[in-house]
Amino acid sequence: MQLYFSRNYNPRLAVAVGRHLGVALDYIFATPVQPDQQDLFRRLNPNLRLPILVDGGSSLWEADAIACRLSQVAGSGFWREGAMAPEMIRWISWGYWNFVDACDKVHFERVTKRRYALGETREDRVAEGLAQFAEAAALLDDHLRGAEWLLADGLSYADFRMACVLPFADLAGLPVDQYPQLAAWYGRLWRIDAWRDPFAGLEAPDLPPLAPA
Ligand SMILES: N[C@@H](CCC(=O)N[C@@H](CS)C(=O)NCC(=O)O)C(=O)O
Repeated sequence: MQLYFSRNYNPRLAVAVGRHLGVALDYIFATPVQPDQQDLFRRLNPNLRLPILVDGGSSLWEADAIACRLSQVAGSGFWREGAMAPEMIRWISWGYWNFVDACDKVHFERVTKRRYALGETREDRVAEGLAQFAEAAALLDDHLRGAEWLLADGLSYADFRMACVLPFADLAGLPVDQYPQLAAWYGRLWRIDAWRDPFAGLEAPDLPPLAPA
């Protein structure tokens, strides 16, 4: 199986899952949006996005689907099945509409736009994202009081997904440290080698630098 990735946050998430679960994968750095790569990658993912998992003749895209598959391959409960599955899906789903969405809005304006020359940072959107972040982070902070991970029965894919933008929190100016339980939870994630440094030993060129603000 091959996992095509870059250092951006969704492919980073998939690489972290693969390495955390110890799945035997060929990790292949890719640039599907580059004009000379598009024909090849359109066949693997019509969205021209990463990550992509190629398994024999079939390709799977979307980091969550890939995490589910890798968890099956590893025979792991990292992607919960059974009684805890609804709880895990609840946090993944809530994250998309709330915490991850807030992180992504701010990160897009302050980081992605400056990396890929996508135009001026819109301060109104940053403010909107930061307000959404404050609300979502407060809820998570409350939920994590007295809890190590999002699910009561231990680390799961929901923790990785919720945290997916946070490796870029400093660059984006996301005030994680203002929420003590959230910061402590993220500190625990950071102690997991595969989360902290998923690209260790892989051929993985750096992301383009940020243009001055
Ligand atoms: N919903 C998709 C999003 C995929 C996505 O937007 N990937 C971005 C990076 S975060 C991408 O491929 N960018 C081009 C690149 O990294 O080369 C997923 O969860 O996998």
